[in-house]
Amino acid sequence: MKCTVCRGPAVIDLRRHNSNFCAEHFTKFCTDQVQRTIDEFDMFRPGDRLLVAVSGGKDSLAMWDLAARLGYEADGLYIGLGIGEYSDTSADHVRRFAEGRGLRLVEVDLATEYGYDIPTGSRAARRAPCSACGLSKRHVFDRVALEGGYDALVTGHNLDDEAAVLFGNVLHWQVEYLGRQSPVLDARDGFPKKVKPLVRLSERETAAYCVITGIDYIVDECPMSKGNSHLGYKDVLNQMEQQSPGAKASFYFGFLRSASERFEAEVDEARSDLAPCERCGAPTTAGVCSFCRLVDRAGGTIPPGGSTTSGDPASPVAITQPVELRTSAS
Ligand code: Q46
Ligand code: ZN
Ligand code: ZN
Repeated sequence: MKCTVCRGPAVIDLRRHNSNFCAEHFTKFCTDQVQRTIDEFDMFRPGDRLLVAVSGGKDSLAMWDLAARLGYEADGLYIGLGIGEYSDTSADHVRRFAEGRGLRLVEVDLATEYGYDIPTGSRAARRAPCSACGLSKRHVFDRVALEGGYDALVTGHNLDDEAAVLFGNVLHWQVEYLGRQSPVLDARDGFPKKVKPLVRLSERETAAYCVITGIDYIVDECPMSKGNSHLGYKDVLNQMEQQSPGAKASFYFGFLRSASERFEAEVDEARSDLAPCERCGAPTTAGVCSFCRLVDRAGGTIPPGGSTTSGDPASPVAITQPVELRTSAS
């Protein structure tokens, strides 16, 4: 197997691109795909300050690495979820990554800051772990991005993730979610700008990128992911991809091109009655947001001072809550 670019020995074949690459040209392929996505969707520009949500897994660390490699100013945000050994190990991977590259890492520990962790909190609140976890992460991502005055919150969702979410949303005709399927959501209504520059890379490609560039990521899956319906959707899509290389990309990008606009009205309608949460100030359609209700039921506390999320998302705001800052650059 030879590299399509230089004819040297190839280390990976990409059937949907009808190409094989050596290590050097595969790395270039990944950086080109990500830069193309950033430009095409106008995600961010040189000089913007980025906050990359990192879990210690392959996708988020690849994302942080690619953002830094492409010359963007990117800090990392790690949330301590309290999922036993998995969380301890993932935190180690993130810290080592940041220290090794001199990148700035912001850490928020749910137990320290809000008085609950995902296993006990989800049980007490009678929510599925991934539902309590997703809600908690979204709240903290938004808060730190706004309070830190970042221009965009960057996540490492890859093509497989986005195709699986789209598949689930189509299967259940979740029209409001279909309107939010774009890899870029502009800042509005008290939410920060959110972008997903990895949507042109598959899960296999982000894993290969990490191996080839020497990124030491946590290989173990989160022990609470069992039963997550997205894993089933990924299996179905992988079978289709096997039969027909490029099926996932055509499903996802075809939707963005031909159908996503048709669902935007549903999102506008859902956002029309957003108001600041009475407890934390985050935008909500209820008086008290679902995050604050989760924290209450989990027996935790909302730190005093609420949140600045009701302010102008474009203006930098001081971090008013006890966010631990680790910076290995200084
Ligand atoms: S960390 Fe949290 Fe994931 Fe674990 S509990 Fe579910 S959502 S699977 S990305
Ligand atoms: Zn090559
Ligand atoms: Zn709230």
